[in-house]
Formats: sequence, C-alpha cells, structure tokens
Amino acid sequence: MKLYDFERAPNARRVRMFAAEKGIDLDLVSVDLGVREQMGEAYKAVNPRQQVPALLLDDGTLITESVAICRYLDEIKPEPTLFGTGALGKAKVEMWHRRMELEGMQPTAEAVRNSIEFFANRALAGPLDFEQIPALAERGLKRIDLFHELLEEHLTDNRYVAGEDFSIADIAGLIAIDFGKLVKKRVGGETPHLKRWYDEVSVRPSALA
Ligand SMILES: N[C@@H](CCC(=O)N[C@@H](CS)C(=O)NCC(=O)O)C(=O)O
Repeated sequence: MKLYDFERAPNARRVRMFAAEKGIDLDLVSVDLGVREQMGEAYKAVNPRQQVPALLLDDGTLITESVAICRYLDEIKPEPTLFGTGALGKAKVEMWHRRMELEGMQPTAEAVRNSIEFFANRALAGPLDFEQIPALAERGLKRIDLFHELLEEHLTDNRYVAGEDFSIADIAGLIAIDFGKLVKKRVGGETPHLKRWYDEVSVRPSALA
C-alpha cells in the first residue's frame, strides 16, 4: 500500500495520524505541492483528481478522500477503534467528526486558501484554478473564532472531542487548528479547556507522523 502524501497537507496528515494511531505502516510517496507536482501529467495519471492523499492498494485500486482511506484502514485493522463503539458511541464520533470538518476544516480552508500567497489562484484544490475571494477569507477567520468557542465550551466537560475516548474527531480537530496557524489563529490562554485538549493531543506520537 502506497500513500501519496505531502508533509504539510492537512488532509494527508490526518491519514498519516490515523494510520499511526492504528499502528499501520504506509509506504509514503511525496507529491510536492510546493512546486505544484500534483498538476503534472505523472501525478494526474495516478490520481486524476490531482489531490493528496491517495492510497494505492497492491492490486492497483486507488482510494481518494481522506476519510474513505481512514475507513479502509479501520476495516483492515479495527483496533484501536477510532470511529466509536456501539450505536451511541459511533453516532457521537460521527456527529463531532462532521462538526470538525464542516465548522473547523472548511472555514479554515476558506480563510487560508483565499488569503495566503501560496494559494494565489488556487483557492480550491483540484484540477481547476480558482481565484481567491477575500470576503471568503474574512468570513473564514470569523468562523475559526466560532470553532474555537465551540470547542472551548464542549471540552469544559469532555476529555476528548467525542467524549471519553480519543477518536478520528480529535484528529480532524487537531489538523483544523494547526492549519489555522497559517492565518495566525492559535490556541492560547483565553480558551483554557481547548488549550488543555490541544496540548494533550498534540503530544501524541501520531501527531508527528
Ligand atoms: N476531500 C479531500 C480533500 C483533499 C485536499 O484538499 N487535498 C489538498 C491537500 S490538504 C490538495 O491535494 N491540494 C492540492 C492543491 O491545492 O492543488 C480529502 O479529504 O482527501
């Protein structure tokens, strides 16, 4: 199994972190987004969506979409469970994972991709170029603040994002917050519960994968 990857790409990082939590070794193949390698013919032949991550199985099947890759890895190695246990546990992980994506990753991507020079004319990932829209960046910044507020309140009486156990929702939350550093949004003393969680999950060995 080969994972097409880029070290600084948040969606690739979430797969690496998930695999590390599972104890699954992936053969990493770097696609250098810094020099737009994803736009070249060689990578297009591997993944016509021109994005990372992408998991190439030994039989030649390609899986894209970071959460689909995580689901696959979870099926081949169910323990430790990162998608929750039992009807309620699974529903809670799904609910909070969706929130981490829709209220964390998505606004952060809007803020980052519509403002910083690295993403000039590349406001959306994929084969087509899209201009940056400053108003979306501005809205994204406000929504990142709301995301931090949501987590601050929730983590007041929850150890992890989906409750008592570490899950894929924590991974998504962490990568969203770290991605926000590119637009100077950081977790600090004004949100102590969020900071407590952030410090705890950031030092898991998988966070460095
Ligand atoms: N929904 C996809 C999103 C993948 C995605 O946006 N990947 C980014 C890196 S985090 C990418 O490949 N960017 C290439 C580009 O900006 O051209 C997933 O979850 O895997």
